[in-house]
Amino acid sequence: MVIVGHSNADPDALASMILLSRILENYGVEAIHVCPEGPSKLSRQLLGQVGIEQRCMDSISNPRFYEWVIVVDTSNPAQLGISMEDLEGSKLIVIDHHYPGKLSNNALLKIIERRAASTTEIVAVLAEALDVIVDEKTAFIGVAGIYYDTGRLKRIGIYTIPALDYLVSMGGKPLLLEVEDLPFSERYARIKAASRMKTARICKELILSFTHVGSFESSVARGLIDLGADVAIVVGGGTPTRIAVRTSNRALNNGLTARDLAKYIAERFQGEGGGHPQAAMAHIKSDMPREEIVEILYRSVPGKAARICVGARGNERGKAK
Ligand SMILES: [Mn+2]
Repeated sequence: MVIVGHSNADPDALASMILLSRILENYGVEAIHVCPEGPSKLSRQLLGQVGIEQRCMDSISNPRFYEWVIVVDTSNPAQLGISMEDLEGSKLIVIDHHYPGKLSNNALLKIIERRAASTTEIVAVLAEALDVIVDEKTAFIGVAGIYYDTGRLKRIGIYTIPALDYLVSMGGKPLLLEVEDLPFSERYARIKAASRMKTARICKELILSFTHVGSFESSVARGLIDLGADVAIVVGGGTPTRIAVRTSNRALNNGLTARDLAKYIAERFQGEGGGHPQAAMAHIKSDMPREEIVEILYRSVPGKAARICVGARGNERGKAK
């Protein structure tokens, strides 16, 4: 049996995998972990802090080898670095809190709860329901997984509190979550990018910010959202050029998703764009200096975003009637 989470496993995917292993061990079943491309930097930091040694294969090259494949925190096979055909012949179980994708269509068994804010909380309530006792380190990782996906409990889901209750009763604490400071180069990139920022205001109360930076574009975009922006668009490095897009909850409530904006930007520059509702990326081929790309985006994106926002508000009014 194999348990696999999405590539670059974040603490939620990682905690789900570890907790799930403990449940299976309870029934005498041993599972192999697969973390495509390895766990994320934060996840590795967390493992070190808690002192758990997690052996994880870095690709699921031949899933047919396994009779059972359990996928956590993932909706599509591309996020595992495989295609659906690779899973033919395996019995698939999906445990997730994202919008169902190809994996769920092909699953033999699925526990998909969109009202959960993390996959970890789903697995934790499962463990509790099955009277599984977990060790303190696992409980710590579980709390961390929930903290990560809920933005330190800012967006809680239907199982967040019961899951935390269970994990804390097993010795888990949120204390170990003090993440190390950002490295100097990343902080410097954020500050430089902020000093070059251009802003626009749409739909009365939504703030759009635009800037450019040589690297760390995703981190910069995240930082701008923390600062109070509703849409952050950061032209970054790489060839093709990476453009990071992030959106706040307020933007989402007004129909603006990072994914749609990234697609729009990609279209304008004949590139490719996609991602999640709140975090997306466009890759564009352009020889223009970053500054000029920012200028073009600054002139075109606010109009597009305002049309989406006004449209979404119109729909709301339509529903209310
Ligand atoms: Mn998750």
